Amino acid sequence: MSDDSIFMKIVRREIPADIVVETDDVLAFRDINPQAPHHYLVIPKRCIPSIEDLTPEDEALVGKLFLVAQQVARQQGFAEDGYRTVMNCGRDGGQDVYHIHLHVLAGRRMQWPPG
Ligand code: DGP
Repeated sequence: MSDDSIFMKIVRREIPADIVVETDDVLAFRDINPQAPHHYLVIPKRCIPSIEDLTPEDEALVGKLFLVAQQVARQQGFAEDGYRTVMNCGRDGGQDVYHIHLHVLAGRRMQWPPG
């Protein structure tokens, strides 16, 4: 079932995406509905539906998501100005796609608290 997530289709190149970084197990691409001048999604190539499904075996993989976020920020030129990373979880967290993804938002001053 998880193999049918929309993001697995991007991993398998079945639907197009503007990919900016790819490693052995992580992909970063532009969000289709950007909420800031820069908005990328960093995902594992393997589908883990939500933070609630993570296990200790995923510890290194989650670390890699942040290292790729850092790589995107440097490559796209907003590392110095700063950026926000967000991973939504579940209904109240505002998660729509059940394949964990780290949002990387930049290019404007972020507000706090988030909506
Ligand atoms: P979330 O609400 O945290 O689950 O975020 C899902 C994000 O995924 C949302 O910002 C829009 C983005 N998204 C959904 N479908 C696609 C797609 O097919 N391609 C791309 N590039 N982004 C998508």
